[in-house]
Amino acid sequence: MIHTENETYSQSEINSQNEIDEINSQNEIDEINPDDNKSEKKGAVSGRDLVKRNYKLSYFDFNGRGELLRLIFAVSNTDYIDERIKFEDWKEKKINAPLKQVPILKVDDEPVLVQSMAIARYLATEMNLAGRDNYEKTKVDFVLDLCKEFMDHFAVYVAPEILFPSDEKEEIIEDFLNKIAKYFLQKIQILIQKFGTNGYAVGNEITVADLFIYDLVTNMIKLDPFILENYPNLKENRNQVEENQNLQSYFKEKRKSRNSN
Ligand SMILES: N[C@@H](CCC(=O)N[C@@H](CS)C(=O)NCC(=O)O)C(=O)O
Repeated sequence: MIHTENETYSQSEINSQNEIDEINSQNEIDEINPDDNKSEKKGAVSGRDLVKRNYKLSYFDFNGRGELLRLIFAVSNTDYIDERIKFEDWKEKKINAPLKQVPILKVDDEPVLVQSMAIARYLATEMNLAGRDNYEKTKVDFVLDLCKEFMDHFAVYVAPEILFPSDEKEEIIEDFLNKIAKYFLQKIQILIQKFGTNGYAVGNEITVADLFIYDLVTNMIKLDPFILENYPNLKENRNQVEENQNLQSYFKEKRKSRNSN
């Protein structure tokens, strides 16, 4: 049985009944396609966790719901296989995807992990990015839950217009920025003011909360380059995240590979 968090989300993102039937009849959770390494790139050099694991992240070749996970690997300088699935290959790969969706994370020989937020929390715990104690972890969760809600709205209203623009693209984006983005950015800023110090979202060091905010704000800046003018705490948070050396290397590589395409 698949549970969704809200109606809108379930209508636009959950697969058709046929696919759900397929999921139910599929007994074995398997990785997407272990032999296909064509579009894979290697991540950073070494992991921060003591146990060296083999990670393979499968997602499309855009930020979407995969970028937060890539940022976690990047900031923790963890080696992983970054499989970028091409749209034309998705139909075939989808057959073996447990919920017929990505992102999917394969860790060693374990059954694959699905659902971007579950994967983010798993990785954040592994990489010590989830908050120092239970109280701090809960604060990180406040931020992640809020950001996830924001991301769901972005995925429903804006992402389809970016990938497959309609005639209403401009109005949809303007409406999104004026209403939904404003609503969430204000709330995220309040959480930063309450829980963080020195520009961090929670506590006094980088956590997965900072990374999710960074990812979402990046999406917003692409829609409106001046969007942070009204959010000084979000601006400070972004500057703090950009100070991170591992992330700087990641962004540099990302810019390079974008320019080489
Ligand atoms: N709740 C899921 C949503 C996953 C999802 O919507 N994935 C989309 C890409 S962002 C997907 O796989 N779309 C392809 C399809 O449904 O065929 C998560 O957070 O991982």
